[in-house]
Amino acid sequence: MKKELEELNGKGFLIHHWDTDGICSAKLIIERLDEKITTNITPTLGNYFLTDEEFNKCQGFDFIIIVDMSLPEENILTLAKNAKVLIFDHHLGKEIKSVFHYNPIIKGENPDEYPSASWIVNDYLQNPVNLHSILGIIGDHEQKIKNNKAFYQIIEQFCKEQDLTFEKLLQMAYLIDSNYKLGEKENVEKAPYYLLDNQTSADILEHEQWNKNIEHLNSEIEDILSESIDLTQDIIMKTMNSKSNIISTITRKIAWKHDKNTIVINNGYFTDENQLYVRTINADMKPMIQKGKQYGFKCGGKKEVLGAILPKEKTKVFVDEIIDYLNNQQ
Ligand SMILES: [Mn+2]
Repeated sequence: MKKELEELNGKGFLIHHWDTDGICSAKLIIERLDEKITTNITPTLGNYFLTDEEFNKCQGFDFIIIVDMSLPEENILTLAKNAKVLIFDHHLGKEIKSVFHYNPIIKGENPDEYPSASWIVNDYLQNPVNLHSILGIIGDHEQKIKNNKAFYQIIEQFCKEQDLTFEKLLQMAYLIDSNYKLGEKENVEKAPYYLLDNQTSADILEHEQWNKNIEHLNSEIEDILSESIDLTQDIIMKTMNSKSNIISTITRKIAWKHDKNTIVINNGYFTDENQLYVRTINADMKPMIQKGKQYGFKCGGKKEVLGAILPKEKTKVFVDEIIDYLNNQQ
């Protein structure tokens, strides 16, 4: 093991992302540091920063490890006042030089060579390729990893050795992700320990509660998809009210079924904010992502996708602006 982890003494606190990659990365860290990690949390689901209450929970530890999460620099510097901070991540961002920041991507390495935090952590620990290092990749990229020749080869080789299929790996990632999709923060936080105590793929595939979660999510998705949609000026609009984090799935299914630009608003996930998701067939959403950021919304995405969390009272104006933008693209 590299010296940064060997040197750690005392009580450790672990902060991880709520998705499969975050959970698998957490499992790998806990496995290596054993009982030195006494507490693990994921931030409030949907937040990429720590709340005051979460800062309080971080008090009284000798070291804090953060995996698969790019927290704001101010958050990190606050944590670093009272504890040694180590970050293992693969998100874009700025290097924080005053702490141990292990992120090959921000040091200019090729993202295709570091497709997940689980891979980065596993590589740092000098472990052989294993189920959890692979599952983080599958969770973050799903089918798209097939376009990454080198890694798809590693995954296929692993499947061969373990008598697994790519579909089974995908299913495992969906099962692990079902916890955050249902908004169950505590179950997200238990998951790294489940993976640690139950190491086989069957332990994941046959997890009773996670399978029930998927059934529940699938039936909620089916229900929402069976409701009416609103089509004006060749754009589909859909408003939903769900406590589950399924807006990206809903938007993708509607857009691909009708082959039309689709805008979905979920007003049930947050109390004061809406989730907004846009998927286009061809139109480039990047200018609108920039706009959303300028307005101060939490906004991200890629060419055909815009995802945002924005105050309820500002939703309509921004949605109207997106509709105008899309109409001008046609
Ligand atoms: Mn990740």
